[in-house]
Amino acid sequence: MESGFPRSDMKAFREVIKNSRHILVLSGAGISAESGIPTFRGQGGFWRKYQATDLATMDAFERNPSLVWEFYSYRREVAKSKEPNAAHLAIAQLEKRLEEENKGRTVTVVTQNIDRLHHRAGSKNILELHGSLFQTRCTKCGEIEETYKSPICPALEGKGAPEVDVPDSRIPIDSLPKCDRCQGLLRPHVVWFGEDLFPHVLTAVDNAMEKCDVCLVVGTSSVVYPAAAYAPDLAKRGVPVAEFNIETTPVTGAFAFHFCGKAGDLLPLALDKDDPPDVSAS
Ligand code: BJW
Ligand code: ZN
Repeated sequence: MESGFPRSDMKAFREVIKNSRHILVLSGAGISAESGIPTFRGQGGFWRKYQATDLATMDAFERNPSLVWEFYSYRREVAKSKEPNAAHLAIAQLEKRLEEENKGRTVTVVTQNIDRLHHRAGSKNILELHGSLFQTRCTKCGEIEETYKSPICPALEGKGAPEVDVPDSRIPIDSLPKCDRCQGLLRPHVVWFGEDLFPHVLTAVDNAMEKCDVCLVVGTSSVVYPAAAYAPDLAKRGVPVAEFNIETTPVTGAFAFHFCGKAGDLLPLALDKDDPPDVSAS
């Protein structure tokens, strides 16, 4: 690990990528910001009068499942209406290029996002740390299902508007999304605060971390664990880590590289095959 502030030398980072075999990309809400999907913290982090993170809890769901379903129903519709941006595409194209090269080099995307934009950009090797907007889990029998239905159930038709003065719809539990198998109440198959991450995903992340020889941390505030610890742990092991963010984060100082700017501008520069005319500029 280097001492002092990380470097922002794109040419040097492109060399690291060229010489790498297994590339790990850790992404957060900031990578989807340019697609028009709100981030959690900062200005975009409100839905109605609620901080988004306050609705991402089991407590909130138990207290008012209708409100939490309105919030997730809204976010499903937003995600469906947006497109992957240049950052998602640069990562997906790199994976495709390395696959075609057929030399055993890999790209693994470990994303905290639940919006499926990496999938829609064409990435294949994706680990969804916090679940997916497009999967549900039965609170009674545990069945997990994938659904892109719009709306997810008739009672959520036209609900979920984000404006601060929109009243809570107070949809009765019986009219919220229900399990086909046992009629139990469904919940979004996502990881809320205080909940354990999915064991099979954690195992796959461990394996990807073990083998990776370079890491890109893109658009995450790095304050939510366990994800926040991954890149600093890699840096401690001597893996070159590059952070791409419009600001610094609590872990910036641990990394070899920091590139300040929008992911959609920076990732094509960092990952594209052909050298841009001048990559020596930071
Ligand atoms: C751009 C940009 C552009 C903008 N280009 N950049 C150890 C220490 C302390 C606490 C804990 C700990 N271990 C566990 C905890 C408790 C807790 C936790 O971490 N709390 C902290 C807040 C202190 N963690 C958990 O509870 C986790 N469970 C767990 O660990 O279980 C075991 C356990 C439990 C309890 C105690 C101990 C152990 C579960 C965490 C689940 C997080 N869930 C959410 C919701 C998911 C579903 C949903 O989406 O609704 O995940 S919360 C929310 O935060 C969401 C996100 O994935 C996550 C991270 O946010 P992210 O992606 O970083 O977004 P932002 O908005 O924060 O940042 C955006 C960034 O982008 C910013 O930096 C911008 O600058 C940047 N940006 N535009 C580039 N164009
Ligand atoms: Zn069920």
